[in-house]
Amino acid sequence: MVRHSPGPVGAGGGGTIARLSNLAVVAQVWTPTKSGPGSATGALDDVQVYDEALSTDDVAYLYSNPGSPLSSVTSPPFDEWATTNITNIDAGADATFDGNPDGDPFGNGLEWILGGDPLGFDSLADLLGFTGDSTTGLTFTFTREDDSEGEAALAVDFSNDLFDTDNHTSTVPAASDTVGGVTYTIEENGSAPDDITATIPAGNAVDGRLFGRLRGTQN
Ligand SMILES: [Ca+2]
Ligand SMILES: [Ca+2]
Ligand SMILES: [Ca+2]
Ligand SMILES: [Ca+2]
Repeated sequence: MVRHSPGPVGAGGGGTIARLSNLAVVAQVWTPTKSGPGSATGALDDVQVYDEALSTDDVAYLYSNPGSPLSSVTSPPFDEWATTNITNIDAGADATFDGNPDGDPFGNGLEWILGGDPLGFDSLADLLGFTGDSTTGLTFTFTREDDSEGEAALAVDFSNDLFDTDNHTSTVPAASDTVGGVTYTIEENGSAPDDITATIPAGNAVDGRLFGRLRGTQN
């Protein structure tokens, strides 16, 4: 957006939002003539116009790369996915990360990460494989969308009292590892979704009880 003020450019005053068709390319540097509260130090020498709102990441990029325009303005991965897979299909549906318009066991965030359909019922077994018991350990198998790794965290929680007082949380790592007592085997599969196996060892069971769950949170 470009703000045009009649007269000298400076602090205060009225002005109008210029129509893009009324703008001409100019080479100009504006240097503030006042200092103190309400004024800036430096020169305004880089004006860029975009036809949609910039994200925090976009602004950070522009700040770090003076004079370099964004090659394309992109939304965060979840917002893009939610627009394409929820809002553009059903504008009234809850498209938030924790929303669950199809009423299945998975909120939108987990549908995105695990590859579900946010507007179609997925059973637990559709997106989350589960084997084992308290004597062999519990094993989950699932997939993970690569785009989600920078914006959301997956966690495996386990407990021996149905998440009453004995709660343990393990964040799913980027690559195969053991984290917080849970062993992960992760196949990256290039840019295709990762194949992940998470095993909660039987040694975590107490009196034959071991419960586990998978949880997604937006960073
Ligand atoms: Ca859902
Ligand atoms: Ca679903
Ligand atoms: Ca990955
Ligand atoms: Ca991958």
